[in-house]
Amino acid sequence: MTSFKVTRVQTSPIDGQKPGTSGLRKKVKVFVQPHYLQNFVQSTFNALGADKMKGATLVVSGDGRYYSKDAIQIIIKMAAANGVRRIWVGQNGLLSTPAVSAVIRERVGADGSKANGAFILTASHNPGGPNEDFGIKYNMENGGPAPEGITDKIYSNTTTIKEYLIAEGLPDVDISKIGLGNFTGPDGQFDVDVFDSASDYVKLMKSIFDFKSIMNLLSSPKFSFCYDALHGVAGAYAKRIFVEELGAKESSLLNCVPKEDFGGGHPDPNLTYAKELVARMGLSKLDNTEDPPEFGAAADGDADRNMVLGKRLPYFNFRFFVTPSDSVAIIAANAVQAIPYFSGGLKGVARSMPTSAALDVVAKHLNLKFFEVPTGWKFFGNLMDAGMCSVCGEESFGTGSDHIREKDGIWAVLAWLAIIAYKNKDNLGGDKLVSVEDIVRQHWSTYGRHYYTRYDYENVDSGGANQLMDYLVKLQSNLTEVNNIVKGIRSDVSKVVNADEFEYKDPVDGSISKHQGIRYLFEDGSRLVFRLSGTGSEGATIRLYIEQYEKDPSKIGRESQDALAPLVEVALKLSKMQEYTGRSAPTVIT
Ligand code: G16
Repeated sequence: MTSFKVTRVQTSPIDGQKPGTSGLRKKVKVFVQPHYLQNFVQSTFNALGADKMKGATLVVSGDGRYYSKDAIQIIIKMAAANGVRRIWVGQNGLLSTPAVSAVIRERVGADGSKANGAFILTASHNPGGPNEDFGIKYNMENGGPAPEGITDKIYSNTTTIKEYLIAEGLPDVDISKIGLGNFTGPDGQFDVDVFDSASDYVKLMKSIFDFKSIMNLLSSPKFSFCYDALHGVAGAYAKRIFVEELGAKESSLLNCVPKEDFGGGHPDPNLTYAKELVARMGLSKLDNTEDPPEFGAAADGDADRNMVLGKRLPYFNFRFFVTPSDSVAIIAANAVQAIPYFSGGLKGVARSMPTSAALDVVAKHLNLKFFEVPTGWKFFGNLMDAGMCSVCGEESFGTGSDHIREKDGIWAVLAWLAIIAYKNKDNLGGDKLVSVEDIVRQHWSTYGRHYYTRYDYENVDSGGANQLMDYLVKLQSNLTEVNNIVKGIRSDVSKVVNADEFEYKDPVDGSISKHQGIRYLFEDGSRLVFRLSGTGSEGATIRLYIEQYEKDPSKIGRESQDALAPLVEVALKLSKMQEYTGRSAPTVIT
């Protein structure tokens, strides 16, 4: 057995290692600086406590982006030196973020061991490659992202760090082959277990959904399906689940080979970046792509996000986009009937603050507990651990449930397939299937429609972005002034009745999160929300969320951009967006 010893390496603090909404995300060029990754990893070990690390089992893997393989070897050596007992690595270093959560919660090692936590190596939907982004975050024993108490401690440790520990004499581990490596160090035995990336996750999905009914749907000649992994890690699961387990054609999969640079693309599943899927579903009313699929979906780099599209009728070949806010509401409304895991009922539902209120209406209708949390999946974890929430979602293409403690892109696609299968259970031989669009329109006619859009201004100057936010915070305290400005811009929008900076008190542990976005709430239920993204790696990203509720069935069929045009105009002028950012248009509109 190869043995190693522990070396203490002198280091000093490096600026800017504060974790954002979901871990530390920076350019690869920043991460490869001497001691940069090491400082952050040691700060994490120190935040968790030496006693917790001694003898622990940790998962280390990610979406396979550039620099992951080097980072995995560094973390293995540092874990060994910090007294960790075993490291679990997905083959080739690949594990989707939801699969990591599943592995922490479900996997039992050959010797009966269970994982205590994980380093997830991903910058999510941000591009990858030598000039792009890398990221790292720590997930806890419940399978969810470290809470703010821990991330604050990690950050504080990065500002005072003086040394890190690393195993000397421990060779690089071959992570391309499944198998167990045994080593010895001052604390005794240390193992590295390289395992199949998909099996645990596939097993979990099969225990949640009725695969047989989804198989029947996929084999119907009237149904067709397309899944775009955008060259992210979802590809490692898509073939196993959709093709091998559920019988979809291999040609249904787009970009399902994981690549270090995501094929040069931006692995963000929205209408701007999921170009091939959008083209396959029909680019525009004039596009004459033949026979687009009935159902299309895409994932981000680490496979926790999803986008759902349907074929659109009567316009031929124009895709029907399901907003993520509607998606979670529709899943919640149908979960008990369509998904065996929920057959006993839902414990409650939750959404992030900027997500539309479509879920609120379902919760009210079905008499379910409902929670509104700040942006960041970690806020759902406490509710789920306390048995208060079953289904949750975010406008940022995140949907999930209490089967794990991360959002789950493939789970969301399976949930939609399960709902379509349920709606067509007596109809698979019929003339026309109940489509994605039918399901959404039926939902709107029952619950009303939340017109919704998000404008992103990416990589703007941080100074300007902060000034804009400061201006809006100050302005919201004077509603009379706000209403005077609003009326001066558009007289046809309703009155602003409330405005605030969103603050959240966790109902489980009582912790308080402040400054979570500025809200302007209108008399007719419309909302404008402004916040700064916590996931960018350079400059600032301003997110503007615009929402309008419509209950009148004769008014729910409008094009979203037409319905929202007055509010968009108000939002841009009220915030002086162009003045503060120098931008006349957003980078992305969803
Ligand atoms: C992360 C968080 C999500 C959040 C998203 C966007 O997702 O887990 O809860 O909604 O960032 O956050 P922001 O608006 O601050 O950029 P991911 O997929 O990037 O890990």
